[in-house]
Amino acid sequence: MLELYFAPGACSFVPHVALEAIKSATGEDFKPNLVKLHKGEHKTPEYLALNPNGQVPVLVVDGKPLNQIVAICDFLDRRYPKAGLLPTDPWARAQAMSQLAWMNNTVHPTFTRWFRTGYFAEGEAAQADVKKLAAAQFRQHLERIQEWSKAAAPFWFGARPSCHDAYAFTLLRWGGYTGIDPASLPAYKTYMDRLVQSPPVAAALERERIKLDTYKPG
Ligand SMILES: N[C@@H](CCC(=O)N[C@@H](CS)C(=O)NCC(=O)O)C(=O)O
Repeated sequence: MLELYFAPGACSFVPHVALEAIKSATGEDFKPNLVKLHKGEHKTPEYLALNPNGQVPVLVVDGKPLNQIVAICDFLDRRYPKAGLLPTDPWARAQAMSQLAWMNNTVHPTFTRWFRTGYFAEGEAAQADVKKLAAAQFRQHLERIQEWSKAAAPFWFGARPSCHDAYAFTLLRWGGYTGIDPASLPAYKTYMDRLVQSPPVAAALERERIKLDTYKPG
């Protein structure tokens, strides 16, 4: 039995989509467990026993927790190869893991610097500097994803949506909060417009009640 601890709009959307893709390819279902971050549910002793980092996502497999998106995607791909979450050729797979690791260890923490600026600097001026630099770096990262997205046909690894597509969605959606208009990254936006119509992605979006609507002009 698979369970996913997730929070709407958070990076847990990545394994959420992977689990929906597995469900559609194999029929294997999962139990979604909503974690209310604004209520601190990820800091309770029960939750910290699942993930001592106090973060979503957590995948629970037969009662045992697994943390970290990169490890979760690798595990799900090995256990459910029919879902085609990652390439099978060793070199292509290593390249795919390299991209996923970069999204997780570089692009995602750049957004964290913008979103949780208080973790990184004290005082208004210092925080404004951190935010400004983080927003500019985040934009550069999204431009790199846009270049990669030009090969998506229709998705990152072909016909089925994967972890990479879901991370690309999450990062562009977060970009809206930093003032990045998705329309300013037209190839990326077109790819996302295709992605949200894919049934596994649509199911995860509906459960989380999110859309690519975070950018507010002006
Ligand atoms: N490297 C971690 C990142 C997880 C992470 O940053 N989760 C965020 C949501 S996107 C979180 O739970 N934040 C809660 C908090 O900072 O209080 C992973 O891959 O699981």
